[in-house]
Parts: sequence; structure tokens; C-alpha cells
Amino acid sequence: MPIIAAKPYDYSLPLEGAALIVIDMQRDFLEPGGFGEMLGNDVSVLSAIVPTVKNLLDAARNADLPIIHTREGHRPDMSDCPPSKRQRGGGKVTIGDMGPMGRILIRGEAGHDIVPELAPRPGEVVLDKSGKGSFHATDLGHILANKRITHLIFAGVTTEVCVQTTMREANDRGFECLLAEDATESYYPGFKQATLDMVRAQGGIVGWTATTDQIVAALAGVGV
Ligand code: C5J
Repeated sequence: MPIIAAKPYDYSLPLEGAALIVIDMQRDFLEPGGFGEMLGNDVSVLSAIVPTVKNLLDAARNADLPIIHTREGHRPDMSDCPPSKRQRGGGKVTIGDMGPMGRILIRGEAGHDIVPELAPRPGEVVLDKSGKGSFHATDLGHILANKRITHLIFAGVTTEVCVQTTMREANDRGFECLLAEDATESYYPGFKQATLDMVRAQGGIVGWTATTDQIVAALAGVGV
């Protein structure tokens, strides 16, 4: 079994039983005119990791790992959007309003799509979620149980919101979680660093972190 020299200590990666989960690499978070920019963020910080996430995705595909892509967004009638979420931010434009990529954070709109470079392939799971955590009000747990998954590799955005929330949910459900340090990003560098530190503090209280190169090498069966 490949062993990754992860932090805070070695992570054993069983190729049978592992899956890659790519969180919310959507146009709404990565491109101008979407949800991320609406909240006042510089989206270029997030789009910069697309090639690294692609490397990880390709390595997981080559190793035949199950792949799950998540998308944060809401039904067009917004019946799954808590009013508190819609009101949050206090800006002129909010979730459900029309933007340059269609209605913001609404399923079926251009902004809700995963960026083309990371487009899901047939056979890969696309999981729509209305919350920050990917287990909240979804069938993710059921899907992972059916696939006999015990180990989850995490990538995507944003590190401290949807990635960390999902990782904590998974950790509480008994999954062994590994976060790809350079295949995740935050609009706030300090929040990203704090999340990496929190995850691996106290002997890996939420899980492990490693670089994409380390994970790619492990997936290719190269000693790391
Ligand atoms: C946020 C996410 N940041 N995907 N969503 O609202 O992290």
C-alpha cells in the first residue's frame, strides 16, 4: 500500500477504498461575475489552482479511483435556500439574482457549471449540494458506502469553507481524510494556512495534508 510522507505523519493510501472528492470548482467561485466576486473577492487567486487540480484529477483517473465532483447551488425555485443564506452579505446582488453567468449559484445556470478544464467525465459522480458541507442533505454517505470507500482525498475551494466543512463531516463519519495542500485555495491566504494547520494539529484531528506531487506519485505507485 502506498505510504505518503504527509503531515502530521505518514498516511497509508489503499488504492482500493480511496476516492477523490473535488469540491465546488465552479465558474461561480472561479470566474468574474459569479458568487465569489459578488462577495468582493479576487477570483484569480482561486482559478490559479486549476492546473494543479487537473494533475490530481488525471492521476486519480489513471489509478481508477472513484471521483466525486461537488457543486454548491440551489434549485431554480430556491426552495432549498435558507433565507438567511440569501440575505447574508448585505450587498445589492445576492444568490438567485441575474449576473453575467446567469442566476447566481442556481443549478442549470452557466455559473453553476464546473470550469471546463475540470469537467466531469461519464462515470464520475456529480453531487449537487445546497450547503457548505457535502454530506448535508445529500446522498454522499450512501454513495461512498456503496463504493466501499474508507479514504478520501480532498481538493477544491474554498479551503476554509466547503472543503473544511466537508472534511470535518467526513472525519466524524470515520473516513481517513487527506487534503491536497496546493490543490485547494481560499480567497484569504491566512484562512487557508489556518485550515491546513487546524486539520493536522493535535495528531491530525481532522486528517492529513500532503502536496499534489506526493499524492500523484502515490497514485502512480511510486515510493514517496
Ligand atoms: C463558499 C465554498 N465559500 N465552496 N463556498 O461560500 O467554499
